[in-house]
Amino acid sequence: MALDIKEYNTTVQPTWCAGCGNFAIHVALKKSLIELNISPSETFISFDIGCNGNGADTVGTYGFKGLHGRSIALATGAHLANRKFTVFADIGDGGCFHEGVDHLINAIKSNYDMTILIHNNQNFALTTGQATVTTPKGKKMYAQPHGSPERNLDIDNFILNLHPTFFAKAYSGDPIQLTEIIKEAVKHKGCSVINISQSCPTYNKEMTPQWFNENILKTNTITEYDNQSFDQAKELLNTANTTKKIYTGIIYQDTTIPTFYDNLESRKGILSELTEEVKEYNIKNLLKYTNS
Ligand SMILES: Cc1ncc(C[n+]2csc(CCOP(=O)(O)OP(=O)(O)O)c2C)c(N)n1
Ligand code: SF4
Ligand SMILES: [Mg+2]
Repeated sequence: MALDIKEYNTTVQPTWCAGCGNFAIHVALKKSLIELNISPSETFISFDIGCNGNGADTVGTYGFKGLHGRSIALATGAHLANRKFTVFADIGDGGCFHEGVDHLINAIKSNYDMTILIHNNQNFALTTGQATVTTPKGKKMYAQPHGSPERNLDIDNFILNLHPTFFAKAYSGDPIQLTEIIKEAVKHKGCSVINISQSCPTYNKEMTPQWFNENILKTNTITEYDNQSFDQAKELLNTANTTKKIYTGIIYQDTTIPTFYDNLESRKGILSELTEEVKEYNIKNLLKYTNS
C-alpha cells in the first residue's frame, strides 16, 4: 500500500514563524521518503538544538533530540548500530559549523552511510539571531546593529575540500528540487551532505524569497556540468564566489569510495546488526548491584 504523508506526522504542530523555511525542508524530507517507499518505522532522524530541531516532535519517525552540535554524532551511532535504518542528521548552521564541526569532518572522512541536512539560515536563530560563521561580513544582526565585523568564510569550499562522497546545495523555497536531491542522497552509498539555504524571515530579513529567486542558479541548467568531476565542482564554487550567486543541485558525487562498514575488516561477511547481536548476551549479572 502506498505510504501517506500523515504517517510521518505526529499530532504536534510546528511552532516555527510564518514563512520559515523549516516547514518546506521537513515536507521535502517526508516526500522523499514516501517516493522512496521508506516507512517511518524504517527511518531514524537525529535532531539538534535550535529552531531546526524544534520540529523534532512533529515528525513521526524514530528519532532522538540531543545536545547542541551533536546531531551528526547521534546519527552516526544509530547508523553503526543498525544499518537497516535510513539515517538522517538534521542540524542548523550554528550546530554544524560551531560546536559540531568535528562531527561533520569525521562523518565525511569515515563515509558513514547517512544523510546530513544542514538548515543554513546564516544565524543562531533560536537564541535571537546572533552571527554564525556563515553570516556575511557587515550583515546587521540583532546584537550587532552596526553589522557583523568578522570576515566571510567559504563554507561550501570547506566542505568540498574534505572530499565528501556526496555534496549538494539546495534552497528551502524549492522543495521540489530539494525532494529530488534528498532522494539521491539517500540512495547514495556513503555520507551525503546537503547545505540548504533556509529562509528565516525573522532574523535574516534581507534574504527574501525574491532575493533568492534572483540569486539562485541550478546546476542542471549548466551545459555539460559533470558533478563527478572534482575540478568542475571547485570551479563552480569559485564562480559562485565571484558572481555572488548560489548554485543549487548535486555539486559533487564520488561513487568509488567505500563506506565505513564496507572497509571494516572485523565486520566483513557479517550480515546481522549490532542491535540484534547484543540480544545474544545476558548482561543481567553485570547490572546486579552489590555493596560487598
Ligand atoms: C552546547 C550549547 N551551546 C549553546 C547553546 C545555546 N543555543 C541553543 S540554540 C542555539 C542556536 C542554534 O543555531 P543553529 O544551530 O544555527 O540553529 P537555528 O536556531 O538557526 O535553526 C544556541 C547557540 C546550547 N543550547 N548548547
Ligand atoms: S526565527 Fe527564523 S529559523 Fe527560527 S522559526 Fe523563526 S523564521 Fe524559522
Ligand atoms: Mg542557524
